[in-house]
Formats: sequence, structure tokens, C-alpha cells
Amino acid sequence: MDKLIITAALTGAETTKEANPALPVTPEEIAEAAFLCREAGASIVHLHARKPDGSSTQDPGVFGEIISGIRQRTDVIIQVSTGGAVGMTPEERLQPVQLNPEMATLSTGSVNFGEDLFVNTMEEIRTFARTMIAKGVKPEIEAFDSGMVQNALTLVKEGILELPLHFDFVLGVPGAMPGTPEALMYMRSLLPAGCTWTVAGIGRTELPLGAMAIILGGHVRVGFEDNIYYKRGQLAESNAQLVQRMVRLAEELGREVATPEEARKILHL
Ligand code: KMH
Ligand code: ZN
Repeated sequence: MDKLIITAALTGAETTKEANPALPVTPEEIAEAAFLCREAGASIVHLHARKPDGSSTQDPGVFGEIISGIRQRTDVIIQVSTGGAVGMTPEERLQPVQLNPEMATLSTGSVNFGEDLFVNTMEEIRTFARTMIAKGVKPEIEAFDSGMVQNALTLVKEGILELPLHFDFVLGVPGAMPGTPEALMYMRSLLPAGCTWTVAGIGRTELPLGAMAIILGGHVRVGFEDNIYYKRGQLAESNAQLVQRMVRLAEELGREVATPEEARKILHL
């Protein structure tokens, strides 16, 4: 079994400081959180950016500040979001890919997102994928529902993407695939041989789905984008605290944790 790749989703687009005061929001806070998560055992950081007022932005200037702050501190793999926040235009969302990060997310379908809609038409998905491939940026397929796996495989048939792909099953978003063991097993069953996958369980599903992924040979995403609690009624103190818990679980279950260099090999970066 490959070593475990832990991704830290540090900020997200939706989480607020009001909900968890430890949320990193400024470029300096995000870079420091990335460093601490790397120290704790994360090999990838998934990045969103915020304006000074805390609202979500895909401004490449702000992403550039975050990325240079991280690069000054550590060798962690940088993955930018192209999901951004609901309501942003595709052009707006794609901007951080211009900074040549090692990875970027690629959402391969549309989905209800609580009260909102997260829209990704097939033509938009193709444009995002072509842009990433042209720049040598490794896409991580964000699959909020099973049809999104099928859409990614359609792009493989069309010759736009190549196997093996790397997937992130985002489970437990209200309106999308639930964060249950059955849902994870089903999503995994859809993948062609050789593909890699990680799981981002939303809210209280982060911990049990992470434990499943450790056992099944998948990888794990944790962090304030997906979950702000350490346990019921107790806020997490930091993203690194959530990473540390996954490292401890992996150790107990006999799965070694990957360094960024090892993660690059596993993901063919
Ligand atoms: N904020 C969500 C609407 C991604 O980062 O690629 C989309 C998202 C996915 O967070
Ligand atoms: Zn995200």
C-alpha cells in the first residue's frame, strides 16, 4: 500500500472567523498554517484566498502572496482551488492556475451546494482541464457526486485527460453525496485501476471517512474548509491539530505517512 498523503484544506471559501476564530485568512496566516500542517505531516495544502474583508477571492495577486509565503517556509505541495466560491465566473475561478502551482482542483460536474448551486458545465470543465494540462498543472478531480467521476472519465475518452487520475471524493455536502461508508465504497468502485483517491468528509464525517481511507489505501483531506470541530461541541484549535490526529490514526493502523517528495511520486507530479 502507498504511504498516506494528507491534504490540509486550510481556509475554504465558506468558513468564517466567526465560526472558528483560528481560521487562517490573510496570506501570512495561511502561509504559517501551511507550514505548521507540513510539520504535522501534511504533504499537500489546498488553498483558497480571501480579501481583507474575509470574502472569497480568486485574485492571482493574493494567491501569489500566499504561495510565496509558503515557498519561503516549506516544500509542501501547493494545490490551488479552481472551485472558488459559488457564483464566481469560470474565468475568475481559473486565474490561480496561471501561477503554475503543482496541482489544482477540477470539479467535474454541477451540484446543489446547500441553498446554492455549484455549476460546472461540460464545456467549462473541458476548458479548465485543457488549461491545467497545457500548463503542466496536475488536476485533482473534485467529485461531490458519482456523476462527476463519469464526467472525468468522459474527458479521458475525449483525450483531454489521461489516466491514472487522482480524485478527491467530497462527501457530506448538503445536496450532494452523503458522508457515509457506503457512499465512499461506491465512489471508489467507480475508479479505473491505477487511479488514486483521497476523501474530504464534511463536518463530523471527516474523521470516520478518513479512518476508512487509511484502511482502504486511499488518502485523506482534513482542515477548516471541510470541518471546524475537533469533536462534537469542541472547535479545532488549528488545521495542524486535525492533521496531527490523522497522523496518529495512521500510525495506530500501521500506515506510514508520505512526505511531499513521496507524495509527488505517488501522484506522478
Ligand atoms: N467552494 C466550493 C463551491 C474546490 O476548491 O475546488 C467549491 C470548492 C471546490 O471549494
Ligand atoms: Zn476548496
